[in-house]
Amino acid sequence: MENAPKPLLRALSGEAVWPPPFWLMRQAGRYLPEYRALRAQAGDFIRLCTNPALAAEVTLQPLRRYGMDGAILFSDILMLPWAMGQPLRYAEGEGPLLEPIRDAEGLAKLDPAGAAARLAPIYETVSRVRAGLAQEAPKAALIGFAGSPFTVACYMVEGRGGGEFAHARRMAYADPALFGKLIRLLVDSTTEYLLAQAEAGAEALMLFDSWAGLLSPAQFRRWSIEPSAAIVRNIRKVRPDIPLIGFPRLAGPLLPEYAQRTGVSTVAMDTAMDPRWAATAVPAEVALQGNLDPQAVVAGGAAMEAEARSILAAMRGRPFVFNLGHGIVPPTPPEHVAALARVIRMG
Ligand code: 1CP
Repeated sequence: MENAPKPLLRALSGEAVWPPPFWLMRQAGRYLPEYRALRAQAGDFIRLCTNPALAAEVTLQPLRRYGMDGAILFSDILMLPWAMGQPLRYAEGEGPLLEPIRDAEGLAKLDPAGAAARLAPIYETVSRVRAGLAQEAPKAALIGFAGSPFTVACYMVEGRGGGEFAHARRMAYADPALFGKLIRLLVDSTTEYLLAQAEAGAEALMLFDSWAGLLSPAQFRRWSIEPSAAIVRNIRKVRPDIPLIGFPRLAGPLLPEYAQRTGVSTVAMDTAMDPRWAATAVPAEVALQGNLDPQAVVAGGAAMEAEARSILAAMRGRPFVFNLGHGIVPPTPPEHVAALARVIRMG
């Protein structure tokens, strides 16, 4: 494959770039005062995600402060069910609330054919961010994303986050035909959604499977690995070289199997993963990304720096992208992120 010049794309494609490129999950969000100001201006969160000028601005905010190697589109994994017509709102302090889908009638109400039109402003945001990066941060790459079918199905069936998604996991056992129908619908719509982001200018794509670790090993293979592998195959037919990042959170010892069977170019490690183990267990041609504890960044200081350095030591010589093990949290002091960036840049 040709040597892509942007450091993040080189690392995601399997090159050991050092010091490693970095970006942070949820880097554009609630810990930044400039985000909170803009969020207040937009009002509702969905309005912010569907306002290309504001969403593009929010996407670029963290890069201006910290010079990350990647920008992640400002949107949410639940914009896809929203675009298929599932009622969604974000309640203050409660997170997302959807009208739960528990039976075939609920599933039949979805309108996947109408999704593309409702997602158009998000594709417009992608194009604007690409143009903004060319102006402001020409070495940074734009990451598009979606939730994995399983994680999105968790919210669609449960109707909310914050728990263990008992209804969704139970449906997967009790009515695998219905759950499988929902998953297949999500494989198709997620493929289209990600390809459209790439078409609009996303240079790498990430699949967030934040709740994969709730599954038994057999269910993990069926509902996390298989649908993710199908999406990777579909995307590769159209975009054979675009870097694909998979994040099967809390996959534990199934991480190498996930990497091999899905065919992603990079696997993201969660906070609990031992990077020294992953460095040898995951084939060397697959890049790794991760995995500093977001709480270490809230704490900052010597404890944060020691953790960051031990991750760097475990990953040296390997294709690697420094990141957190989960999303950055609202109480994070912005100056701790600046200190972390300095540690990473020292390699
Ligand atoms: O009030 C607000 O400002 C809304 C808070 C918020 C934000 C800033 C939500 C609601 N989503 C987002 C943005 C978001 N979500 C991004 C954009 C990039 C960025 O912020 O830099 C991305 C990539 C996501 C992905 C996402 N949303 C995931 C996967 C990653 C992860 O953290 O595990 C998940 C599970 C969601 C669902 C979701 N959306 C919002 C919240 C609070 C949640 C989590 C709910 C729960 O705990 O179950």
